Parts: sequence; C-alpha cells; structure tokens
Amino acid sequence: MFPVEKIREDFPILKREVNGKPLVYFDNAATSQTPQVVIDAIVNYYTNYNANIHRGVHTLSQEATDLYEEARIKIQQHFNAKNAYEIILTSGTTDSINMVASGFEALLTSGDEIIVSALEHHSNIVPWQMLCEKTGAVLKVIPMLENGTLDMSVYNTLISEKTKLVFCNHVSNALGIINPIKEMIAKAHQVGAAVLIDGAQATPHIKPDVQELDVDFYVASAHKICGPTGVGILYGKSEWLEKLPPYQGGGEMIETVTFEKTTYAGLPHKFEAGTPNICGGIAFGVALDYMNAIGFDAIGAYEHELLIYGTEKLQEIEGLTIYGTEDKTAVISFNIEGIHPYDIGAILDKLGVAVRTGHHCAQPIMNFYNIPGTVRASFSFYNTKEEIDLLVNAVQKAKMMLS
Ligand code: 7TS
Repeated sequence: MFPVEKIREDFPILKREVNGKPLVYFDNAATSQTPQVVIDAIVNYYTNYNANIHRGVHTLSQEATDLYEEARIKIQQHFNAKNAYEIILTSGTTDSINMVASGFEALLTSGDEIIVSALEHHSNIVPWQMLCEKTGAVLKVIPMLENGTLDMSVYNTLISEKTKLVFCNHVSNALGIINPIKEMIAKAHQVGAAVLIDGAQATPHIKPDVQELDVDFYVASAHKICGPTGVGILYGKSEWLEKLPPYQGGGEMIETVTFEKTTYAGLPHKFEAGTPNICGGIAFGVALDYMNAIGFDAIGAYEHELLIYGTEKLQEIEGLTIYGTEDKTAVISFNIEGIHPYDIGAILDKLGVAVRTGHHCAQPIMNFYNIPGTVRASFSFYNTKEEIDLLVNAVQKAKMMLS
C-alpha cells in the first residue's frame, strides 16, 4: 500500500483551508507543493550558509559552493548524465529552452528545418519561432490526432537531411499524453539532427535516463518536482554544449577578460553567468532526494491508480468530455458541454478545489479541438481518492449551478 497519509504529513500546506473548505490541490502540473524537508533546507541555507559561491576563500563561501556542487551531482545522478558538468543550472525550463535556441542561432542557416510537435507548451514554440526569424530556418509541425497523440506517420515524412533540430515535450502539459520520445530521438539521429526534450511535465512522475534515451538536451523545472521556483536544469551532451556559444556574458562564465579579448570558462560555468539561485539549487537536490526515497516506480503506480479512479468517476457526469485518452500521466483535462471552463474553475475554487482552467499555454491544442480551453485536474502522489470524490462532487455542483 502506498503510504499516502504518512506522505501528506510532509506537506504543511495540505493542512490549510481555502474559502472555509479543506484545500484540495489539483494544480500540480502548474507547480507542485513543497515538503517540509525542502522548506527546512531553504531556511537552513539562509540561516547557516548564505554566501556567494565559486569565488570566496572564506569558509561560508566554500561551504555554500560545496552544497551547490553536491546538488549538481545529485541532479546528475538522478538524470543519469555521464558528467556533472553536463548539468547546467538555470532559472527553469523556459530559461533552458531559450539558452539552447539562442545557441543554435550560430549553427543554423537559411533553409535548415526545425521540427516541433503540435502538443508543445508556448515556451517550446515561441523561442523556435524567434530562432527561425533570425536564421531563416523553417519550422515544421508534427500534427496531433483526436486522441491527443502525435501523428508519428507524419513525423517520419518530415524528417530529412534538412532537419537540424527536433523539439518535443516528454509529457504534454495540457493533456498529460506521454510522447514516444525514444523513437523520435532515434529517428532524428539518423539524419544527424539534435533533439531537445522538454521534461517539465514528465519529471514529476517519471525518472528519465538521459543516456538511455540518448537525448541531446533535456530540460526541467524544480518547482514541478517538489523543489522551489526559479531553478531548473539544462542537461546537454558535452559535445553539444561545447559547440554552442555562451548564452549570457558576465561574471563566473569567463576564464580571462581583457578589453581586447575574453576567453570563456569550461562547462558548466560557460552557461552560468552571474550569481545563480544558490539556495534554489541546493533545495532542488533535497527535493530529488525526497522523491527518490519514496521511489518513482511507486509514485507512478499510485498516480496511475488516481488517474483511473478519477477518469471513471468524472466520466459518469453527463456531458463531460475528457481530452487526451491514450497513455498518459495523472492529468485529466475536460469540459462540460455548454459551460465555459473558467466558470467551472471559479466554482471549484469556492469549494476549496484548485484546478487550472484555460489554454494552459498550449493554444494550438485548444485550436485543434476548437475549444477556448479546458478544466485541468492534475494529480500528485500526495493526493487521495477521497479528494477526487470532492472534485467530482464539486464538478457536479458547478454543472447544476451553471446549466
Ligand atoms: N514546458 C512545459 C511542458 C510546461 O508544462 C511548462 C510549464 C513549461 C515548459 C514552462 O516551465 P517554467 O517552469 O519555465 O514556467 N507549465 C505550466 C502549466 O502547465 N501550468 O502552469 C505552468
């Protein structure tokens, strides 16, 4: 039995009330909640270790540097990167994607092709459009099918000698669909294209092995994996990170500076200009330790139970449509016929149930289904079936009030 009641004790926020009702937090795909060990790590850092890193001879600076670099090693081990210097600490997924997009400006020429999927979050669309505008490269889109999966037969025809880059999320944020990334990576490598996988939505549920996937770049945000906001990673194979020029200039990323010429530091520092989110990086390492102690296999299996239970219960509501029905993580994106998703979300909030409503920064998916948005309930390993019952009751109440 998954020890959910014991786990819930680790999350102080789960004890609070919202609008006089116990909080039911089902907006985990937007950000996860924070366990006490991570909160303690943040307090401990500012209480005992606060100093700038990589630059002081004094004890505090050395201790803070050691903690930060230990976190990098924890992250390396979690993702099974070959080397710790292949882990660049960034401010989050968006930052990581922009870093790669900006680097490829120097490597692309007019007529090169970039492939993205129709299931992307805006942060994995807009930077590539900006890159295409600057370089003359052409953006090609893998279309989606009615069940929320990608049309892989079209992907196979889009890939060609002109393809230089492929970008896809591991898991779709709006629907929860798990994409066949291993197959996509292998296919792209046949023509020498690099692949960036956006793991923002996969990493809370799945432990990715970047060497086994043979992926070139993998990005994620700590705040979706029980860590704090403002920190994330860019994993890159060292041969690609060596090829890309630095993203930002500044302190920490240089080897020597004169007014005539600057030489850059080696990896990972070349991509880490300025004072980083030191506390955030350390707390991210603690969050990964916390989740690994529970175990991603156990987390995945329990969340799958929640997904099946929630899907069955919600489907009993007449007029309710669920979008994305294939292999997926614990996300249920739905609408009720004739009712705007925002109105459902507002009533759910009054009843203490937190969901996200709208286009979820994935407007192309909403356009595909010809809807303004969805109500998205996204579950985590600290949620329960009793909470799902509260959601279902609240949705029924909202439906009654609004129809
Ligand atoms: N990529 C995917 C697949 C995402 O789901 C998100 C955030 C991002 C990138 C951006 O991550 P950030 O940490 O840089 O902001 N997704 C969501 C969401 O679904 N609801 O709120 C944020």
